[in-house]
Amino acid sequence: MRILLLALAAGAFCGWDSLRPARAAAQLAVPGRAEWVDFLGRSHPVRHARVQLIDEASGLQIGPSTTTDGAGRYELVVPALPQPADVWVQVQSWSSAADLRDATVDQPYYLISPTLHAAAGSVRLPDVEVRGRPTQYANHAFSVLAALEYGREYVLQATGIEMPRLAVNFQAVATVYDEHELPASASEGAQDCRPATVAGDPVRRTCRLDVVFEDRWDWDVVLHEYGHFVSKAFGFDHNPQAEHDPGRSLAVTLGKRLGIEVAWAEGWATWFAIAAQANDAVRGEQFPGAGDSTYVDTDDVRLVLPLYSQSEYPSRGEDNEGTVARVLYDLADGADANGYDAVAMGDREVWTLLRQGTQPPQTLWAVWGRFANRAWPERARMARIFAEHRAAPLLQSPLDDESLQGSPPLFTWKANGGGMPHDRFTVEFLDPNGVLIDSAQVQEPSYRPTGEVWARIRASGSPVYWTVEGRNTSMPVTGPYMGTVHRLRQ
Ligand SMILES: [Ca+2]
Ligand SMILES: [Ca+2]
Ligand SMILES: [Ca+2]
Ligand SMILES: [Zn+2]
Repeated sequence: MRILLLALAAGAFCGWDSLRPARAAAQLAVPGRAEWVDFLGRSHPVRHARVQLIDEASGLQIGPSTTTDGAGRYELVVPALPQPADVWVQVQSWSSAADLRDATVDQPYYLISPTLHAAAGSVRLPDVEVRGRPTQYANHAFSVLAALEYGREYVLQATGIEMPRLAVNFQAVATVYDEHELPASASEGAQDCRPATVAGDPVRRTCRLDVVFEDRWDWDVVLHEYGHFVSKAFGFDHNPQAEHDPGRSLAVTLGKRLGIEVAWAEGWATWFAIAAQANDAVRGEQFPGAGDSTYVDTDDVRLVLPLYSQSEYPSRGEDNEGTVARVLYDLADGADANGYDAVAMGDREVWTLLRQGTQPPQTLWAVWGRFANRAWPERARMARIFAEHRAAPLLQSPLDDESLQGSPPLFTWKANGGGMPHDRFTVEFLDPNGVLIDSAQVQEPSYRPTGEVWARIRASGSPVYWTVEGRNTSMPVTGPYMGTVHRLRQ
């Protein structure tokens, strides 16, 4: 009884103190920064990757993991050590974007800090840098991981959708993205390629990206492959696979259907690779070749495909991956003061365009179809891009704004289309409100109106314009694509 009274008295004496929560167990903070190093020796942050504290003597992890932030900074907080210990910090190639593994041992790569000595009960260690070396395989893995992380962030920014973490094998024998149907017995928790928020393909799949050593510095290539992962997740293609390169008209080498599907899937992935890097964060890294408008593969393959120009691999039409990549690029990027591109949709609007409706586009033709209901002056702005890249007819004569008198002139145009060019055309005469007169369908890229039609055109009180709609009748039929537009001066 006496003891209890004393205890109560003591409690009363320091009553305010006893209301505080129990004091937290002692903790040790280990702050620092993680970096990989490029082939020029320049440092880059390891972003959003897993960080662990390792006990040197046992090799075991101490306390919970943490994650680096967007600048590569981390702060591990673990229970304070009861005994002095030598420890190091380990950063793994396991991030929000990817579980990137060493193909030979099926384990993540890791970078480690120098050994640190932690005194018993110490609460904070000095900042420690975890840094790769240019010749170290693990360091190369973090270049690949960096590209993938930008891919994931781009999708999130453009769509609000978080991609699932992708399984990646680095130092595989080929760079290839592949997916397989998940067995029906697979649990909900099984790794699935598709974000649950994306409607469409109900088949659940498991997926993996293999990357060869020779692509370690090729962010364009890594993000092209990540683009295949994203494209399939959103239903923009159903995994058409065939030999391809941007110098080819794929309808000729693969047949029309597979040709236009492969051109779309490959061109889309290339556009994705470039679009995912068109931001200040990537450009701020000053990593060679990153954040520009040219797709480049180095080392194992020498490929340079500019999207802003046609200086290499000129665009060839709807069955050409260069055309697909450049059309998407021109739709999304700013407007050019000169030339064909007066469109500046921005990436978000392009994504919205691709995602609207229940059937995502799986060819360039399907993308053109998304503009079909717009008023013709707006369609005409889009059509100039499709014509510049040879998917849509390009008007030749009469020239834009050419003065016309007397007898009906001969109207001519470049058919374009692709390796299988457009083979049916309709000439349309337009006033600002819509179509005045359609010609009968013609099979040659030229047309001379009858005297009667020409008289009706000349009698119109409004400014008159003309364009040509082109289609290719090989199966599956594609078109009509609207061509460029010229004004007739009277
Ligand atoms: Ca390469
Ligand atoms: Ca590039
Ligand atoms: Ca543009
Ligand atoms: Zn590809």
